[in-house]
Amino acid sequence: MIRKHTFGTPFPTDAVVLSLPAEENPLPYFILTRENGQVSLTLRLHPEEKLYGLGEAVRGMNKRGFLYRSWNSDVFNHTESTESLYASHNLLVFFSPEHLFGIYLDDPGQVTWDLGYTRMDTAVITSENGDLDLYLLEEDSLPALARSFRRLTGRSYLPPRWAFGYIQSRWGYASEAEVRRVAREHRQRGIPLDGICLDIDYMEDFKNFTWRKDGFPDLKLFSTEMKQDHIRLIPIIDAAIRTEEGYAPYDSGKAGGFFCRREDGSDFEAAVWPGFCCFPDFLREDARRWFGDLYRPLLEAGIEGFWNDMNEPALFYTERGVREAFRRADELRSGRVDYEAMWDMNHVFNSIANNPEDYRSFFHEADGRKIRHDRVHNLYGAFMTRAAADSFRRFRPSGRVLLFSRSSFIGAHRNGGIWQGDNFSWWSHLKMALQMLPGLNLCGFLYSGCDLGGFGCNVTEDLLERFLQLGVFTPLMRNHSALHTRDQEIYRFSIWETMRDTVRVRYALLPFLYSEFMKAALTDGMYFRPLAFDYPEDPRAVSTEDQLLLGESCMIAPVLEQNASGRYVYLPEDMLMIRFRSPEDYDTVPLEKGDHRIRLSLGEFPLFVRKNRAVLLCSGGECSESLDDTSFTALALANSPVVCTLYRDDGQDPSPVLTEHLIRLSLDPPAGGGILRQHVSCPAG
Ligand code: MIG
Repeated sequence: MIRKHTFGTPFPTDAVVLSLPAEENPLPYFILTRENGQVSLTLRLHPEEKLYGLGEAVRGMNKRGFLYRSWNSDVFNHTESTESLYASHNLLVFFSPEHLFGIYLDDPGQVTWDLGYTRMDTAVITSENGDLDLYLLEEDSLPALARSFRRLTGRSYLPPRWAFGYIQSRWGYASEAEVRRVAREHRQRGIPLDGICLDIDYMEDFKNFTWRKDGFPDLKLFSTEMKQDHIRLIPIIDAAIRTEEGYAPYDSGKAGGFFCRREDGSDFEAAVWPGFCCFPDFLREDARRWFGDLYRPLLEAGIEGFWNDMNEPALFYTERGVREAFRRADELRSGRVDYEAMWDMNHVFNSIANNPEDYRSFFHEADGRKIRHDRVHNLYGAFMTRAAADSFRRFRPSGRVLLFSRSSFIGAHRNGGIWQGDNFSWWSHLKMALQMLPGLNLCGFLYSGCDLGGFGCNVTEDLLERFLQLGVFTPLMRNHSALHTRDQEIYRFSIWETMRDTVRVRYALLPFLYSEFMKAALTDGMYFRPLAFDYPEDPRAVSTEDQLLLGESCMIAPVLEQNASGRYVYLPEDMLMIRFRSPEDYDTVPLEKGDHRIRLSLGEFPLFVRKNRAVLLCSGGECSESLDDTSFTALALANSPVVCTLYRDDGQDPSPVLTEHLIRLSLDPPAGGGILRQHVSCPAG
């Protein structure tokens, strides 16, 4: 059951698709306080209370024990103590012997989530705007809550099937020749590959929707040739448009009046990569249409995938911020330089970027209403995504386009995927990536993944291999790294063959993983779940923080530590462990419910299959389009008939009907029960 409570005058965020009348009755569970225009909800947590949700956020799957702040931020340097990441997903689920409900705050401004931070036994959730719709969801299980939230907010985005292939990315590929070399190295060494991302280096002076002529003379020809080799180019698009007369996107944006404005009506400007820029007012329908149209030439050149960046929006500096900093420095020059003055000046200089005052200094015009940016800040990236997705629906109505964004809000999950932003080549960020996935799924973002290997700083060989072992299972499997960091393409490393075999396992699993993804998306389910969702009565399962359920049949438990020779795994029921080294070389080990120490040398990683359910392995290939999805090896631990359903489609249909694509397989257990290993054929159409 879903109930809506309205406070003040909420802004239409486009997050919710279900229209409900507002409740008259008081809100249950919470003590409500209103102070200085803010709305706070307070609740005493049960000692056993677990809190799930908040999507993109640091720390564990259970969010209890920290303070989070919904405020989309470009936080290249995030750590365990970072309160805000690139996205805001205001859904939180309460799960304890006393509670089983979720709340969603449909509020695009700043929201703080003090979840047992100030007081261990208390949650206080505060909306700064005080204008919001609050949805209360009550169902009888955690998976039912997840479905109910999707019913409220709409179906998850469907990427094309090729987007489940391996994608190589790096900030710095500046020419066709360089990109071709990356492709060639993968193909020659048998490292499967389906896509290469183009970062801002492909643009002319970092200007959106331009193409540098020296590096990329003929985009259409280039993308066509790459596609013949089954490799898609995936260019980046940033949010801002450089202020430059004669640059077509600026001229048309200016002519249409599509940019965000200052109080005095002039266009707001801030510097990002191209220098001073204007910021499209994505909250306006006409501005979205204008911006969306700018993708058209790229689509016509054969581009089928994009990533949208810098859409928090990130602001490097404004004239105001820089002047203010210089003023402070000048003051210091004439005064006494003690340590306090010095730190103060440091602080001023360090807060030039993404400064709150700048976010308060410009306005949107939505539904004819002028609204200050900070009150709707968290919508910016989501509405940029919507501009792009609407454009794809206009110009490529019969196919799916890959789209993943950095910033997002609930609602954007209908239009695209997201990546987890700029992580580091740290073991702790590998763990964080895993722990973030179920929260993202709960919020509807099924197509996601982190920068494998880590974006910032230098990766080591073992860390990249362990990242890839997680990436085998994430829908977005992309290796990405920052300019000036150690080269991170697989072929750069001494153990590249081990890494290659890990990616090859992804391709052997790809039709199966795609099937699990599509079933989850089309039934409003979750592809990744905390163990608590399926084993709520099992206290060990409920407190497991470093393993995930995947789809209907599987569980993953990646190695997350440096120099580990294996790890402990908790099995909530009897399972079959498949310990992979390559698609051809793996062990199958039946294991009983309980704790196990699993030996996993660097090139090995496990997949656990739940009893009487199956995994389907195909023979693999070098690109998603060459995979044979008519012939599989089914693996299971069975003592009764195993029924599994394979979802298969053309990978392009924008609105497939689930039942038209399901193939039902029924496999008999071996006599007396045990490991089932059977060839299955599913003839095409
Ligand atoms: O300020 O385009 O998160 O993936 O490589 C950095 C350059 C801008 C941030 C993205 C990252 C991308 C980088 N971008």
